[in-house]
Amino acid sequence: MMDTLVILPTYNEAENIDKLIPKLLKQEVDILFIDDASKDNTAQLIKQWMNKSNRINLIERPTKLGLGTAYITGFKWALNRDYQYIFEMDADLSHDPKDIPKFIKKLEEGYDLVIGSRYTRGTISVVGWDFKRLLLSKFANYYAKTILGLRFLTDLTSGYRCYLRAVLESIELDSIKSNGYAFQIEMVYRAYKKGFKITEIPIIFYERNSGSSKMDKKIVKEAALIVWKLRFGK
Ligand SMILES: Nc1nc2c(ncn2[C@@H]2O[C@H](COP(=O)(O)OP(=O)(O)OP(=O)(O)O)[C@@H](O)[C@H]2O)c(=O)[nH]1
Ligand SMILES: [Mg+2]
Repeated sequence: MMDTLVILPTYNEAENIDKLIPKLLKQEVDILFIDDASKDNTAQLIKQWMNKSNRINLIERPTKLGLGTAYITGFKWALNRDYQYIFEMDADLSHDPKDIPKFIKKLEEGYDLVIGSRYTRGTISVVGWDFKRLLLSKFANYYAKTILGLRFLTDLTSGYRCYLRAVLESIELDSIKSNGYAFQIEMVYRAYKKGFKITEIPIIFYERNSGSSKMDKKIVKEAALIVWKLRFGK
């Protein structure tokens, strides 16, 4: 068993799996997929890889239950084992597994949560987004960090990040309210409220070339509301 686990939720990512897994296996990590009954053979493809490597694990859920609950399922699985460093990563090749050691270096320097940011130092490191999508992301981040008092961060919605085990142990996972993008915002805020040390490293985000996006208006609305709930809630 490795010290590090990378959790990847999948919903219809068959076109990306065969490219993604070899890249992940080059890193010193174990891998956990959470698949929500993808209709395109994603789980079958993962199982074929599991015959070749015992570092790959799969949890299959019966229906599409959302990104947030997928991660919570993965976090609990990790905490039941001895993993020290626990990653979130998209399975659509938007996040480059080569960046993994950079996150771990920051954790070794004493940080508790490291976020892969597309927006460090005033730059925008996104490949393949149209202006509308970029504006939405930039605005969502500005809105959330201002309301939540997280101005020292630039990318609260990033789904490429690594938690020290202690962070996930201390957050009451069953009380997480949000499921879409809001989940990422809520997790940072909870970690911040608990006094954990959070930092960012620059990453380049590559918009998916294959498969289809699961982003929709509902997810955006959820994020807009949850920020206020977090700010004024308990
Ligand atoms: N298990 C599970 N995985 C999901 C669900 N929704 C999205 N995912 C996965 O979560 C990751 C991020 O979702 P994406 O569809 O790429 O969302 P996005 O990155 O915001 O949008 P695009 O990159 O534009 O498609 C991908 O690996 C998806 O397959 C879900 O309900 N359940
Ligand atoms: Mg994506």
